Amino acid sequence: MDKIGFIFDLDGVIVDTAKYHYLAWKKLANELGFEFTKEQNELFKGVSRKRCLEILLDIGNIEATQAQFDRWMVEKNEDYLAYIDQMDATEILPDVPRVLEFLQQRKVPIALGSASKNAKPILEKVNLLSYFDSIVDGNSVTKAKPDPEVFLIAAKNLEVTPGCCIVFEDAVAGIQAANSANMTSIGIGDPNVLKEANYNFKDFTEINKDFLNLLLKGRCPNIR
Ligand code: B16
Ligand code: MG
Repeated sequence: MDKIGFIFDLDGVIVDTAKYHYLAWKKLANELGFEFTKEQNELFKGVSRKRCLEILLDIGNIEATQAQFDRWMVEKNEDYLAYIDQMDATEILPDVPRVLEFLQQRKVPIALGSASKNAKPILEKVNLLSYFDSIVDGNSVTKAKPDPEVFLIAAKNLEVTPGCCIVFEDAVAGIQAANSANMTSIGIGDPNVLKEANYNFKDFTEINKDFLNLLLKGRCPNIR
């Protein structure tokens, strides 16, 4: 049987950085003279920084020159990084370390598969970097989720067949990316939103060792 690997998304799975993305985008929107709501921020989850700015400018009905666009990307990221700088291990979502520890003790390879270009400093800040055998983030991909590229690179780096990978994701596009990579997808969040996932959990407190053992004993390629 082939070996099994696990891939974790970052924002919404390991930490809730969406609230900081929101504050930074809202500040930019306000500076440009319009409101940006928490509901609108939902559209930004799992979406690349560039695409987020395009959506934001659509919301504000603002046309930007390339120079303005580039400047606002930098400005938003600088504000976001100021929030990230304050992060520590208390911001890790419940029971994530328990699951990472369980997998690491069993020598299961673990990768990060995130759209964020700030993934590594965030993992360093919350002291989880050492659990990951590979970090695949917004700096390593050319195509955004729902394209499976990010997860396929992670599988390759872990030397695990895609059909032997299990992905934790909180965004619809991420679940679609995992499914089209022929991986087992686990939705973290609202099951009504993440209905295309193979499994759904509210958060990691609902993921017990029996479930993890079941996955680890699964037939692979193609666990599910
Ligand atoms: P950055 P994930 C995503 O993280 C966020 O959900 C999304 O809101 C953000 O725009 C994207 O990362 C890019 O982040 O500006 O740090 O490069 O869920 O893919 O871990
Ligand atoms: Mg996410």
